[in-house]
Amino acid sequence: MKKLNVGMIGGGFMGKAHSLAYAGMPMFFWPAPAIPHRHTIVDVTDQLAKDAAQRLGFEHYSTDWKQVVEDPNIDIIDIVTPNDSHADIAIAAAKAGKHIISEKPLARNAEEAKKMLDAVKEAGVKHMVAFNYRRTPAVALAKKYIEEGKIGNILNFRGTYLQDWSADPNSPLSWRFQKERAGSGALGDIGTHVIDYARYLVGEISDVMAIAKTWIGERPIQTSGFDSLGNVKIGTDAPKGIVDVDDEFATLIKFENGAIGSIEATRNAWGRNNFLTFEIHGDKGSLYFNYERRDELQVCFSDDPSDSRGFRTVYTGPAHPYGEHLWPIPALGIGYGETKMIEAYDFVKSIVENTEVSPNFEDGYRVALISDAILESAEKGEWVKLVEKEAELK
Ligand code: NAI
Ligand code: SOE
Repeated sequence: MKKLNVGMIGGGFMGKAHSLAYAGMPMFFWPAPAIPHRHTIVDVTDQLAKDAAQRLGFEHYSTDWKQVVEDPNIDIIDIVTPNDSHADIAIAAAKAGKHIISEKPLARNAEEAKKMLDAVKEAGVKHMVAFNYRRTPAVALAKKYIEEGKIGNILNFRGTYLQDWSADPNSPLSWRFQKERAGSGALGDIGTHVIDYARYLVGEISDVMAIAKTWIGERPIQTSGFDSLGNVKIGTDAPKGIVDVDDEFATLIKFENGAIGSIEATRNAWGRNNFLTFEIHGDKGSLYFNYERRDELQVCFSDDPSDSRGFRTVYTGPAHPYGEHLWPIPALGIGYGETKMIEAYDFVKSIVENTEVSPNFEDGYRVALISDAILESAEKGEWVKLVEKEAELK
């Protein structure tokens, strides 16, 4: 069976998720299009890289991503570093002819994302951006229902992403709170997943009108490399640094197809953990999804009998998208890991079969344009048109 060697850059949270996906993918998707082999992992120190290789099952380790990108043995570069290094790594990898999967947000802003898109197009390599939440079977089922016309023409999309891991002012100032490293705050970190849902399920966004807030202006500085996501509390006497990104944003949106809606995201909503939701109203029905109950899609169709009309729950299983490869009974439980395995499968398949995969860098770039427009709108207090943002980069 064909083998594809993976060079992974970064051994933190996503390094773990992607490694698990490469190991598990062939067990679910058999025969696999190719076996992704965990060849080399890179982190910033020898100790971190060595530890990551042992933990995550890589044959080799390195502290020099440039060397790994140039290594003729490597087929795939997997970028799981903080957002500030995605562009440099992806552009170098494209020049070296490697297929690339990059974590989201694709880059810190649309200008960087555009350079990445241009580089992969010029090199003719396969590229994917890791908006894995759209590979939750219930979300793919919502897409299927929409394409089949089950809810008719879409009128409204309401999306949220609410978390609380940074609501405590003593949760540390990691890279996620620094504009230079992250690009933006809740917007790039979690809002982009909802923007991806909106584009995937409804269509292209044309206009935004946003507000954004930073609730906690400074936080104790975190010194270690990877983000502890609020799980490590630093003493109140620790030196503090400035937070220069949004903690929360909300935006009204207009779609090119005439639908309207809203998107909001915050990491300061006590009691909410991974409250990634959408409710979509069409002229023939409605759909509701909440990632905290990710085996379930709530549906209501206008032609349901009037005495039993209302939302009902469809539990995803073998009859639904990707279901034949997953567990044999509905509602056994789809987890974060499964979404990453499906993502790995679709990416490896696109390489072997030489087909397009989505979401790709084009999608990552479009999401970055929308994110830039949201920040501009929040600053100016005005509607911002996406065609104008795009024209600025031509
Ligand atoms: P993390 O902070 O847990 O890990 C980042 C790792 O990269 C650390 O081990 C760090 O030492 C290493 N690193 C930093 N700069 C490096 C460099 N130049 N060369 C090699 N290694 C380097 O971060 P996490 O949570 O894994 O996030 C990584 C990326 O994944 C981010 O872009 C983030 O937005 C995205 N992400 C996506 C998720 C999703 O659901 N799709 C979930 C969590 C993160
Ligand atoms: C932290 O907010 C985080 O890990 C994000 O970076 C991910 O993209 C999200 O899926 C889970 O939460």
